[in-house]
Amino acid sequence: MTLALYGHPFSSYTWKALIPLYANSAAFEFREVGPDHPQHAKFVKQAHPAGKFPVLVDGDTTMIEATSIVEHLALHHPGPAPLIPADPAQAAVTRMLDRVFDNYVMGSMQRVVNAYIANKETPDPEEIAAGKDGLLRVYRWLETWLEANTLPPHVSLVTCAAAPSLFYADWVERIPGDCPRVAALRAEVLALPAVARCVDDARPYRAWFPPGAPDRD
Ligand SMILES: N[C@@H](CCC(=O)N[C@@H](CS)C(=O)NCC(=O)O)C(=O)O
Repeated sequence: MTLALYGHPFSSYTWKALIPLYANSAAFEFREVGPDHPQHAKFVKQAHPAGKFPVLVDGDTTMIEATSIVEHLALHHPGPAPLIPADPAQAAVTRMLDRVFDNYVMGSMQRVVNAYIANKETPDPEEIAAGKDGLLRVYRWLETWLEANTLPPHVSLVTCAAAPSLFYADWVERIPGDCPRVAALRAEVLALPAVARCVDDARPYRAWFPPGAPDRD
């Protein structure tokens, strides 16, 4: 049965679904959502209540929301990457960290990006300050958490959430020097083959990054 993923190579949440597919060498068809494939955008619009991607189609099953897609892949397409720890207590921690990366790293980064999308020349300074402040707060929370705890082994749901969110968040607000564990985590996940593949596939689109992409990574 064909596995198909709708998304875009530059989209952070698409990376979140691509990373487990790559890490477990799953055979799938990538259906790019963009002007060259209006039928893909049309499908996504009807598949997701807000028309967002990624969307995974697995035979008769359609999965939306990146976290749920990772959970689906863990259950139905297992491979060497553990994705969700077998131990229920570790799985609960994994899901907690997934929420932290989505809601506070991705969410704060997106707030700044959205301010530039709304007005590229004069983005709302209050929105930018709020997004950057949110990033500094979550970096410090993560630093404290990492000091006292150990992450589940890669590639887990945490890897899938951390890699795209920390990649783009650091472009918006650099991880400060007093958060060395967070900076090390970003470097560690970007070096994983499944993540490096996403970074490389997204390279041609860097000029699209609304606040402007830095000349690194
Ligand atoms: N909560 C969703 C967020 C997905 C999301 O924000 N996707 C963005 C791309 S990274 C999107 O579809 N943007 C286009 C749109 O909103 O029309 C998830 O976890 O999958």
